[in-house]
Amino acid sequence: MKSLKSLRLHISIFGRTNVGKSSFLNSITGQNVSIVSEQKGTTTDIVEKSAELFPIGAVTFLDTAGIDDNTTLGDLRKEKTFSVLNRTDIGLIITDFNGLTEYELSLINNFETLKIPYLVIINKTDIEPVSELKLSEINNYTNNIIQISALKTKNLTDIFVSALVKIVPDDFVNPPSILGDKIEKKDIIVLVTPIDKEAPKGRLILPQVQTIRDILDNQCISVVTQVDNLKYILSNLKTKPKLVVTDSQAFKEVSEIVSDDIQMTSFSILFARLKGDLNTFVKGANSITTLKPNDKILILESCTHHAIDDDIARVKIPKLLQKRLGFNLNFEYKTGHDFPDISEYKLIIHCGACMTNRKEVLSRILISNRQNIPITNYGIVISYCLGILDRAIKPLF
Ligand SMILES: Nc1nc2c(ncn2[C@@H]2O[C@H](COP(=O)(O)OP(=O)(O)OP(=O)(O)O)[C@@H](O)[C@H]2O)c(=O)[nH]1
Ligand code: SF4
Ligand SMILES: [Mg+2]
Repeated sequence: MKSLKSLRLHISIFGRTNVGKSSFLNSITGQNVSIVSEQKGTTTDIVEKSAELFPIGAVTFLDTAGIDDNTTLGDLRKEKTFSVLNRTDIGLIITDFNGLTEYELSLINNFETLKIPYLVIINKTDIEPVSELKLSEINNYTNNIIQISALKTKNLTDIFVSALVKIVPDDFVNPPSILGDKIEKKDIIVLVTPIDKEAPKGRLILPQVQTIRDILDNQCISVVTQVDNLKYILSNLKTKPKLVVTDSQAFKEVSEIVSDDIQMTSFSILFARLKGDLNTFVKGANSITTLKPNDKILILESCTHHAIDDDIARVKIPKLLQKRLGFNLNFEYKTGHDFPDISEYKLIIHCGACMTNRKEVLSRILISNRQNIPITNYGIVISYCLGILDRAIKPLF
């Protein structure tokens, strides 16, 4: 079991003396938290620094005292550095062109025993790059390697976070709840689930079921209805509902029934937040106004989907977007977990990611951000085209 303290991702920085641990931390946090000097053994105690790393969230860095392989180590100092392992969620091994010495190998050994994911950061590449031989030695242990200069690499945080997202344990990337941070005990949430011909026979779809479960887990009350009975329910509830969540299809109709003083959103917006980064997706959707005729749009599907999705990606979204813009666009499709070359696209539209994890979507968001290509998802694009995006995102900000 993880202690409450460790709900914040703890990233520990290890490495030989003078390899640039403190310089790395200072560059990432943009502050001089740790003293840097040419003197070996500058950091003697563990330095803690909290930071906000988009899109992972709150993290705490632990800068450790460097261990030198050819001086006699103060046992206490060594003990202190290794004791940090107990509260480490991710380990960073900073090294340089020397690659892995005995110290790094003993760290790797510890990480593997304790099942701590780790990243090898080869620093000071501005002075001397690492040789192919040393690199392949590191590759024997891990492929999670980045090569940087803590002092000179311009997009250091981007490079670091992209590598980090790949190894962060799911618990830290998956938000704990669909609505948990927005509702309180005994709140009433009205869910509008149209039972039309698109609805599966005899059951509700997964996002609806998950939302009901989430509401119950948070000791709140869900009232589930079709559109027809919504007016009746709203006028008979003694307490104003905290929120109305509707299927996007019915949003227009529902928004005319639900008065402005009641917040409303859609299932697809809730899931865009759960499976990605709402801010980035909204920004992506708002870039739609800059598209030009025949621009290339990439639709990314995480799996070989079923029929209904096919309809959304290949028929519904192209139709809605082209209608909204008044001209044609070029839609291309990529399916699977690999991230293709995206340089020629003006917009990326990611699927709802129901069969994949948030981590994969977040790492795709990072790649797109780095290349300045807007990215959004199915639910957000549909809401945008239907003109409901602004009202639907309000309850979540
Ligand atoms: N050229 C170059 N110098 C670097 C780089 N990173 C760190 N340095 C320099 O290396 C020296 C040591 O850096 P620190 O960040 O203090 O190293 P440290 O690993 O924290 O050292 P200890 O706390 O003593 O274990 C300083 O003079 C830094 O300016 C780099 O990427 N390139
Ligand atoms: S992950 Fe879900 S939304 Fe994405 S393509 Fe597969 S079925 Fe469709
Ligand atoms: Mg230091």
